[in-house]
Amino acid sequence: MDDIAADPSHPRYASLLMRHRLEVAAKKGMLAASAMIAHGRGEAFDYLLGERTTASAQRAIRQALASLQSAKKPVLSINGNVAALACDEMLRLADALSCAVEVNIFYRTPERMKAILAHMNERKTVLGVDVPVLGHAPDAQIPGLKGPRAACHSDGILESDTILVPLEDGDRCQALVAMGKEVIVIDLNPLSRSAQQATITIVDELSRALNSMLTLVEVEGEIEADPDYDHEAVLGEGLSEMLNTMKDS
Ligand code: PTJ
Repeated sequence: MDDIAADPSHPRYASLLMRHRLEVAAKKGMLAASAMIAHGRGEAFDYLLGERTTASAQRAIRQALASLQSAKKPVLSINGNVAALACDEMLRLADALSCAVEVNIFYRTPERMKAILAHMNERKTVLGVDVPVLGHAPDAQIPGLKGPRAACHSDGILESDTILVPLEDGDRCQALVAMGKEVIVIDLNPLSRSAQQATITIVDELSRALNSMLTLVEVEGEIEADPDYDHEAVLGEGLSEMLNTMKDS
């Protein structure tokens, strides 16, 4: 899958790999027209962050994992960029949490849904994980959202109590929070509406954050939630870490 020309020793290997994954996904028809713009914005923020998982991001990762592990019905939401960049990591995390993933895209077309679902199911077979992949037969709507982007599964996103929505649009994040869900966002931009509105925000690059979660599960198993966790304070720390990295460079 990751058949790229650059050597892993290349200083920009991780970034080149993510770009390659997006190119492959674009060819498969999985991406929204604005997917590259969203990715470019993420790359710029990651550059300012020093392309590393900061201490505050690590705290958010622990809290997010604790929240997903203690949820009655967690669900992992997949959009076009997420399927392109971290399909395997999302499937492996869902497997570890014994929960479903649901393909739920903002710029919804039948063609894109079909392409993303096919990719997810193909990778599920390759990985040999028994994870329900939802999105193929939506029978419910996310209240407060208009149009096809609101379509979801009643036994997936609608009934979930905790939902991981990486790279989410602000309107949908707000609608999910309004439904009373614990909403966990992964977003490199600490100033985005999604980052601000979520219950827990991980300011980190998607694949790094997911791999950290998978390592935590492997090494520590069940994670205990921090009762004093303060979403706004952690977000503020993320922004300060970014500004300090810029000052130091
Ligand atoms: O597939 P669809 O139709 O659901 O559309 C997906 C995109 C991502 C195009 C759509 O949700 C969108 O337009 O998103 P936004 O509003 O541009 O927000 C994406 C956010 O994710 C931005 O704040 C970026 O900084 C951030 N971001 C981009 N790439 C990454 C990222 N955060 C973490 N890791 C990344 N790799």
